[in-house]
Amino acid sequence: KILVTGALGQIGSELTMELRKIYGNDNVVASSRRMKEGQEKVIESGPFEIVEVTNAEQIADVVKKHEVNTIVHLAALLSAVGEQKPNQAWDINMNGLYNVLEVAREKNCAVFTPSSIAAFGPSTPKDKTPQDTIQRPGTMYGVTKVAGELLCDYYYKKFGVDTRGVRFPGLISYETLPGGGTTDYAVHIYYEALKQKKYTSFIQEGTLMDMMYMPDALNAIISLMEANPDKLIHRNAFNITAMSFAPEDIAAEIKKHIPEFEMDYDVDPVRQAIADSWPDSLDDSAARKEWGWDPKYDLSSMTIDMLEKLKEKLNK
Ligand code: VAH
Repeated sequence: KILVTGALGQIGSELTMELRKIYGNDNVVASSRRMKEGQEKVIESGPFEIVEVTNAEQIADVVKKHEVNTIVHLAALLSAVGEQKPNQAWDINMNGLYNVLEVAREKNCAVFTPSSIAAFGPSTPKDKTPQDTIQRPGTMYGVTKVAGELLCDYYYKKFGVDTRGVRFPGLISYETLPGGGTTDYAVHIYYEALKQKKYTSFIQEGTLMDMMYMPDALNAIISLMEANPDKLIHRNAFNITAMSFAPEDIAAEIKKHIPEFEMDYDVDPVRQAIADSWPDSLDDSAARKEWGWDPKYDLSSMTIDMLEKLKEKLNK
């Protein structure tokens, strides 16, 4: 059985439903540190547990109760909120991961946990960032992502825990809003375009960041979890990307569908500094070679789908 932590978050809420579709509702246990409005679908479509990942016993109890053999660990604080609450970010992101890995070691579970482009910093090569390169991030979130990658590789090498992960770029989706990220502008812009026909970007013109549509992100997680371990040279964590764009690019794409859409800028220095420290584009050839990574959505097809699905959701 699979346990998903952070199951009510931007990735977790969709991944839980996708995993239940594939493996059966009762075989996927959703967990979150608290209940959340609007997540009835996840909470009611299969087993749901309240788990605070900083409490190892709670994780162990749920793993035992449901005979879990795979943990998808998504519970974390993201980059921008992590700069507001660095201590909490360390506690949740690092002690949470440590507890998951310790339970996995004791109960013989496999572990999937994502890293991020945030695991790179200002001294990392920005164009076609290599799979193996300098990783000196300047955010607490980035520190926890690099430390997390190293800890997961350690648990694989030292204890044989089957750990795997991907470095996610910004993720764009219409089901659940992201919580406190730097790439969130690329989600909010679609909502605002439909509601106000205008958006004020907190990231400045010309700021390139890797991005991906949620369906491709879910496929990446499932493909890597199911990949033949003999083919894996890397484990924590694979560069993956689907597109790289700046605010003016996504605004222009939206304008093709909503001609009167206008965007202006009110740059947030904190999130701009974070975005400036990240790569402009990733080299994801290792993921393509080792487990067949192959995204389906680009900016144009994502925009068509996002606007269509959000119109239904906002009943526009
Ligand atoms: C964030 N969406 O902005 C997350 C992610 C690469 C970005 O880590 O913090």
